[in-house]
Amino acid sequence: MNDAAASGRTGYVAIVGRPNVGKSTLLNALVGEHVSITSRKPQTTRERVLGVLTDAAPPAQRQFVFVDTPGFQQRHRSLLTRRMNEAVAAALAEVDAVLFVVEADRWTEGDQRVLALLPQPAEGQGSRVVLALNKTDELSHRDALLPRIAEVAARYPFAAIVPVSAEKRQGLPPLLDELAKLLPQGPLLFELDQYTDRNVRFLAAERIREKAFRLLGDELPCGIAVTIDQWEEDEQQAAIAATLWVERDAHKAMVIGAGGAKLREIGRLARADIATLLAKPVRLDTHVRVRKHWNDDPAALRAFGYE
Ligand SMILES: Nc1nc2c(ncn2[C@@H]2O[C@H](COP(=O)(O)OP(=O)(O)OP(=O)(O)O)[C@@H](O)[C@H]2O)c(=O)[nH]1
Ligand SMILES: [Mg+2]
Repeated sequence: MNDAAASGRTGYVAIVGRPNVGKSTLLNALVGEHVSITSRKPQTTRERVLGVLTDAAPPAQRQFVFVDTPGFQQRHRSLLTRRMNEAVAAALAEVDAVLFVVEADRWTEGDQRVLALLPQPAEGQGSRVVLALNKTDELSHRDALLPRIAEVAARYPFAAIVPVSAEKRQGLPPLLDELAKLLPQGPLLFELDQYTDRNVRFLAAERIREKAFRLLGDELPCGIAVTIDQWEEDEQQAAIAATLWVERDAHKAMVIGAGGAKLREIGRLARADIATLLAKPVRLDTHVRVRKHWNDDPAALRAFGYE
């Protein structure tokens, strides 16, 4: 085997799209690990998160380094949303390929705005963008796909258009094959068993935020950030203390819930996830604190890790 074959195809793939199309669900399905949090509410992902899939099976190794990005926001509602859009633009600039995700049954103004950000292929070269038509499980007829594919193909010279269901894990091998064609030959970028660049503290804080997103009413999640205040861990167990930051006093009461029930439920679900992540029993203490208008406060964004 020559060197090139031994190293295989490897590179970065940015996953972009408007909010809530299923980018993080697709990343987790492709990587096979719960790297990036998901919820039915838009604006779940706030930062770039890497998920690594290494396919070491002969004849050639492949390593995909997926960059999950926040859903591209149509309006800059706050400093946080501006930072989220900057994260999308930065990811697009530095990757080898782009995975653009839309919902199979519609094309919206939000999709159009993301399309406008995509790099135009250089003269005589093919594009580096693969389009995934996600949530095909929600289509009433498989026949509905053909006209959809024709319609989106006319909008941009995609390298490929692949129908998938991230939730049902359908269509993923053809999607990977199309993306692999766009990656350069080279040595592996990450260790064989590494599936993210994020440390466990980040993953734990994100799991807590995920449970809050899933359990709270629509008006609240955008205003929640989670910090880890204490982390003590030995071979047998871990003790973690975390704060859920909200923007207003009224929100604090909503997160805590009647008699503390809501916060207990968030803590119970998050604790179970974190115990799986660490493969040991976990004690998790959660607190709720108010930091007024943290969404627009540069110092707070820095303190909460949204640089
Ligand atoms: N039916 C169906 N639902 C899906 C599929 N993929 C994702 N979803 C759902 O769509 C919702 C949004 O999924 P996310 O993965 O959080 O979407 P996202 O694009 O990362 O969202 P943001 O991070 O907010 O931009 C969740 O409720 C998912 O369960 C799919 O293939 N089929
Ligand atoms: Mg997401």
